[in-house]
Amino acid sequence: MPKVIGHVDLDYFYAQVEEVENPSLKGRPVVVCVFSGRTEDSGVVSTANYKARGFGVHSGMPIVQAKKRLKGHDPEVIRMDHEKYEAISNRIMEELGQMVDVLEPTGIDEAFFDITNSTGGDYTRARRLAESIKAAIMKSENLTCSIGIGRSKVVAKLGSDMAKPGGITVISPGTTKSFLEPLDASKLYGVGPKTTTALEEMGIRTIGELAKTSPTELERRFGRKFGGYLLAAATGTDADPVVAGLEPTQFSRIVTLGRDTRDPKEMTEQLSEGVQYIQGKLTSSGKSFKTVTAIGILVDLSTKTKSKTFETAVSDLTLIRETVPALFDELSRTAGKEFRRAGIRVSGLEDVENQTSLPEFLRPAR
Ligand code: DCP
Ligand code: CA
Ligand code: CA
Repeated sequence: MPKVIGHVDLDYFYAQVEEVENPSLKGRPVVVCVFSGRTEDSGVVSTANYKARGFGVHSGMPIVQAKKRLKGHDPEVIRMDHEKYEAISNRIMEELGQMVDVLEPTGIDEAFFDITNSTGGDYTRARRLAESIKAAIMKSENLTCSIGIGRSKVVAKLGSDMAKPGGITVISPGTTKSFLEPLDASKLYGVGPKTTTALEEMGIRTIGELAKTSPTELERRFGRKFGGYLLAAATGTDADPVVAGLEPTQFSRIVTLGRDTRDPKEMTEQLSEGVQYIQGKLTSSGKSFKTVTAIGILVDLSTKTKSKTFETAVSDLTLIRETVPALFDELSRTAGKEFRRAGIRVSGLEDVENQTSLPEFLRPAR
């Protein structure tokens, strides 16, 4: 039975969430930003809707530059709210997990899935299942996504990229070769700018050209593992399985304080071990974080939080230690009551080495 693997990726995720929440934004350029706080407009674009992308705005661009490009086009510039997007992501992953045989989330807005068993290897049934997945996400969260279906992860991912925005691409085993051949090799999962340049130096531009290259030549240039992967990817024969398991989206630690207090210093001190616990979790999972949150549970048992989001993901213990006291300081000033428990959470987790988690064998051999 041929394998049936899918990749689902939400369209312009953060910006689309904002549009759903505020329908009057539809049709206007929407930019979701991380403000660093140094000056009013310092920071970068987290993502933009397709209208804004039409003016050349994209993820990672300085806010100042994005505003320039959108001047006179009635743009909406929104502060990113990571916790909101994460909660929606968690609900969607939960729902998807019930519709497929195996679900492997690989980021806040994307996942691989295996539907070989439930479709019996039938690609017509696979398309229908992809359509019901799209419909389910639309029904529950009002969000559009793109889906690719193919015989391997690499093919499925290419399919979802190509389907963007809002489409489904089904690449049956019989059409895989003709689908892959004309595409640029740079489109392959795991092939970044460095690999692209190296391939160009070898005279390889398309996936078809890559597929015809001798294994020894590729291994000599890229090592046995990555060279082997490139060839498998180019022929749609990469065999990495879809592995179940929810990626952790946050790590947190909450402690009951020695006594009820409003003193930020006392709270920070008693969370010292908590910080170490979180650091251990980050190290063992190979994750960095974008947001750190101070949590206070007051004597009336209400919960108050204060967060700071960094422009780029960090994994540094000293950064947590530096940020947390200020957050508790602010919390205690605004809470108006004493604290019974205090906690820290890091969220917006990303792989330290790559933005999306690549299979182990993709990483260069050491
Ligand atoms: N993101 C970010 N910083 C980046 C890239 C992405 O904060 N440099 C965030 C915002 C995105 C989300 O991650 O909404 C998902 O990233 P994608 O790369 O999937 O991009 P989008 O979903 O925004 O757009 P697309 O429709 O191209 O998938
Ligand atoms: Ca996306
Ligand atoms: Ca994505």
